[in-house]
Amino acid sequence: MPEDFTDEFANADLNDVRRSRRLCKVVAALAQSPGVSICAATGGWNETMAAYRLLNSTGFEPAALLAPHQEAVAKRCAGHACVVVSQDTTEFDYSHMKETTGLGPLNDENRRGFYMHSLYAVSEQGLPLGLLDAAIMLRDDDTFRSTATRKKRPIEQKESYRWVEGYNRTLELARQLPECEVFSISDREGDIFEVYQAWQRAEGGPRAEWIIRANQDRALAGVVDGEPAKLFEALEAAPILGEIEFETRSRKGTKKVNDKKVDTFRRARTVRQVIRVMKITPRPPARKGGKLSEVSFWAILAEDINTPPGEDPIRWLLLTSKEVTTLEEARRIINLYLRRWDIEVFHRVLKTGCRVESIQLKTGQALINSVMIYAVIAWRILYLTHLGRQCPDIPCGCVFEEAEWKSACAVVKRSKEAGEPTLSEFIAIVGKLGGHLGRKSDGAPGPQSIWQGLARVRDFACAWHAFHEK
Ligand SMILES: [Mn+2]
Repeated sequence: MPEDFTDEFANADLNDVRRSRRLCKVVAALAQSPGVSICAATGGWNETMAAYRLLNSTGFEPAALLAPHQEAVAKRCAGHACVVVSQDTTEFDYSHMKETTGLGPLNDENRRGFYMHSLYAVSEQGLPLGLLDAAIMLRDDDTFRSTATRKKRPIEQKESYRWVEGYNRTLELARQLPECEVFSISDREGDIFEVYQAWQRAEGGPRAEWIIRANQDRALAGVVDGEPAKLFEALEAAPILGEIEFETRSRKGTKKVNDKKVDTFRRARTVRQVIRVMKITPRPPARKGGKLSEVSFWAILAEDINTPPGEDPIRWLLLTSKEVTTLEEARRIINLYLRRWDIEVFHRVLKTGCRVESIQLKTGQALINSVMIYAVIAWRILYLTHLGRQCPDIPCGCVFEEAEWKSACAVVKRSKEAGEPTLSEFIAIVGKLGGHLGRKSDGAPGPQSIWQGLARVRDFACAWHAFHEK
């Protein structure tokens, strides 16, 4: 296991030195084989028991597991001119584990589990920098239960505050790294007036800019025909700044039609959008306990003009604190917003790749702990995949242990004498071991073959150690 990775956990303050050491061992073992059950991942009986003991321990908060990683994230961020922190919520569904206690209701009351609100940092070019924060939301049965007298509304309002907290956490990072340009990105759920205000209050010092996809058709300060001007109409009427063009990947998704989830599919294509930009001042919404102050910022409307028949047009209304007056600036904000896709990939690797929803543990607390550990492993897989593409020529020994690359090379190349491969050569070997065919048309191995390959590399490394320790 490369040392810099176990370092992510080395300083975890778990109120017990032995427990901290055990955690490093467990993490090193799990990292080599995400997707494999804890039993298989940790090999020996002792380690398996240690993993279970740790995961079932109540002597520390799950946040303590992430703290050393968070410190490493801030250090990595410092090396970049621009950092994009996306926030998003994902659910962990453990409804099938009837015996597990300490879980809460999900959106549909019959499903049980918890939510994680992640703050995932990447560079402007997309290098994964890690998880800046992960807040667990465990709903209480009583507060959530909707009756005629108690509607779901209060909990939704309370939970929506996580977007403001997420911005504030990103703001802290921006203050820590005054040399670095920091952006907070969120989709429509994060369109909350208090976020604009938190940014406004931070004026005068280093602060995190934000890009949020507009959710509400807010009333603006101006008046049109005696009525308050509306956000969407105002943007539609703004002059065209220019056109942009980009490629989309094919994408499977879901959308809500009459409150039912419907599967959607979008083919890969070249999208052309016309761009309109405007500085806006929305009217502050009414809130209990005090008036909100006015905030001015920019809005960008990007509208698809070559939508293929039968498909929905790709249309975004983005709000941003960053001044936008030129087409170049608008294009950059749109590209930064598109980096939000990386957090979706991260959640997918964590859930589908590391299969954290199949881990069987007795308590919700233990499951939350395992999600925290696997979140760091999922980041690591994406980091390796990306590094292999961006710095293909560095020696693989920078990120892999000698026993790992020597044994894997011996197996794949059928020769013990091969020299140290470059990182990209070794990732190709890991991918091959994970089932990636590696033909020219296949491209670089993706996360799925990387994590399967890593599990095999770990086994080879164990055998290598066993034969060399004699
Ligand atoms: Mn979302």
